[in-house]
Amino acid sequence: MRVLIADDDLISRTVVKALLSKWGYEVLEAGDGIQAWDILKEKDSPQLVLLDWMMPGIDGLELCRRLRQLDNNTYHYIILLTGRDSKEDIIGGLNAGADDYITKPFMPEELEVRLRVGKRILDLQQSLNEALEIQRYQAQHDLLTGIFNHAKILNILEKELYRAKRQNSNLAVIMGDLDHFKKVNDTYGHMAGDAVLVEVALRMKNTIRLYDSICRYGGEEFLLVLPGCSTEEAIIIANRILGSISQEPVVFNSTPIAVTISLGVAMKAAGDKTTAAELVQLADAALYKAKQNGRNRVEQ
Ligand code: GH3
Ligand code: MG
Ligand code: MG
Ligand code: MG
Repeated sequence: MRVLIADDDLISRTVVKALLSKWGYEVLEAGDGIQAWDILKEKDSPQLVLLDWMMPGIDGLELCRRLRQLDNNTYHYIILLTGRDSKEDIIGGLNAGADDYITKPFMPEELEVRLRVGKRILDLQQSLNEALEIQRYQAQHDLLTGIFNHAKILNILEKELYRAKRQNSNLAVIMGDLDHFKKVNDTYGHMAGDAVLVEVALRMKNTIRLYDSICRYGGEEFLLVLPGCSTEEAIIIANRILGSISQEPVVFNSTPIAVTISLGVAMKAAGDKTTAAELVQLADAALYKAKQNGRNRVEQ
């Protein structure tokens, strides 16, 4: 773990540095408040901070205030290490945003345990952040295939519709549904069915453009959002998807499984007032037509 010591007193800094190194911390030093701020405002700055109060340039309290206003997702655990030892000073220091306060001269053991308290808080914060990140990922992705989920694509569609309106551009959507997928499960088992879904999602993803979005809309249904696409362009993309899926069987446990997909295309032309729900419904109707007309095909 990295620690920043900011102190204008070289001797004091050297003593603290020697102790921290002995306890296994990686130490960065700042000889005044300005140097300290230059280090701390960076994104990958040390999160454990030992601040002297009285320093030229920016003092320790002002650094506390600035760090608390800094909004870069990194929590800094600040310990004021200062000769100012009145109750009022301690209250003032904590009020300015410090997490802890140690008065000089200090006992090395005390500094050591207080740093450990700080590290405990930072570790806790780190695991909370990781949990949040996982939760955010799961809220937006389908866990089987790794592509976006239903909720996320509707969110993307709303945003893209808004953008298309502002830029007066087209927007196409494609709804796809695997053909006779129930039969795949019945013939090869549910695990094979899952493997097919994963492979189909991958093939579709490899077929679309960088700024297109794809999601698993439901069981074996997929929805694609294609910004700037006319119906003709969307039909070309849909046919490319169809080819990528039907061309080669999906191999599961050495068994080739033939898969086909039906796709429906719908578009909001520049200037149209079509809503997200209407667009999805149009694509769904086109998909129904593709099923009616024999499957393994694209309709609009
Ligand atoms: P159609 O060509 O008319 O679309 O026929 P279909 O059999 O694909 O359609 P149907 O809606 O009758 O069946 C869909 C099947 O998809 C039934 C369901 O068990 C299967 N399915 C849905 N989600 C999953 C999944 O996550 N894993 C697996 N293995 N199967 C799934
Ligand atoms: Mg000082
Ligand atoms: Mg189906
Ligand atoms: Mg279906």
